[in-house]
Amino acid sequence: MPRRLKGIDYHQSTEPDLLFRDVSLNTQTITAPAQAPGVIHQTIASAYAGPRVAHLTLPQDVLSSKVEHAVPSVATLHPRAEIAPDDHEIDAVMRRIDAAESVVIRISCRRTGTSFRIQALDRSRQVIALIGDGGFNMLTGEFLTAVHHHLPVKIVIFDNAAFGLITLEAESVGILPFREAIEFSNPDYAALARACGAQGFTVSDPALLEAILIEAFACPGPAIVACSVAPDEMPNLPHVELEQVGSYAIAKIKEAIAAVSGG
Ligand SMILES: Cc1ncc(C[n+]2csc(CCOP(=O)(O)OP(=O)(O)O)c2C)c(N)n1
Ligand SMILES: [Mg+2]
Repeated sequence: MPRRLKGIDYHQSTEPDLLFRDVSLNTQTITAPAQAPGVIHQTIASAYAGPRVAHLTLPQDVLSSKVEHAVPSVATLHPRAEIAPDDHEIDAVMRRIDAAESVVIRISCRRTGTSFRIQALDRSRQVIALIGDGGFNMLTGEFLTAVHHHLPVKIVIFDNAAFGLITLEAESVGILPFREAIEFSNPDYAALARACGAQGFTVSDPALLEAILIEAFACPGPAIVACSVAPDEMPNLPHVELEQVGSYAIAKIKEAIAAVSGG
């Protein structure tokens, strides 16, 4: 957005600095072209230095301006080794993966895309991604990539029609979960998989789970196995603090009161 539209009720108005501040190591807006060399240097340095992103906003009119001097210092910036593993470290991990009979890689929420990229390293080996429905929905488009490249990726979706962890996060601080924002209706994932040109399965009876997984894992190319999970199933948390337990109890009492009072 050009600077002249900032601070007024323009329909595209945003405050990127406010939006990114709590998730970035460094948040800056270049408001004068002369700032650019120094601020760009600092932003790249921040991104390399820490475990999070650095954010920089370039207003449209600043972006098209010319700066008098360049930034010779950019050549001195290097990412930290532990953020970007060197070739030797990647080789060592690859040798371990090759030597192992089966491999489990733990990747956090919404990393479906990462599974596909891992798969593409060695197309002869199957990757099985276990993922929540919310995480999958955020990156459904990645599935098309897997189909396009015929990657043997099998996606097991835990379908509780909700961002289940978010319910627990609210309850663990004693507040009522805002269910309208947490719960959602899902597509028929098996039909979706077939519509994309892959194989699709749905499991709602635990007794059939094993047989369906065996069938799905034997399919060539990508497949989705959508598993219905009880919405009230508690996520398995690594640590539970006593205070969270107390807050959870308070939230449950509030929920019970809201249920009978219709609030
Ligand atoms: C892009 C993004 N937005 C929000 C979050 C916060 N977040 C962490 S877990 C979670 C819920 C994930 O839901 P789902 O994949 O369905 O798993 P469930 O908790 O239901 O098992 C969300 C939204 C996130 N990690 N990434
Ligand atoms: Mg879910």
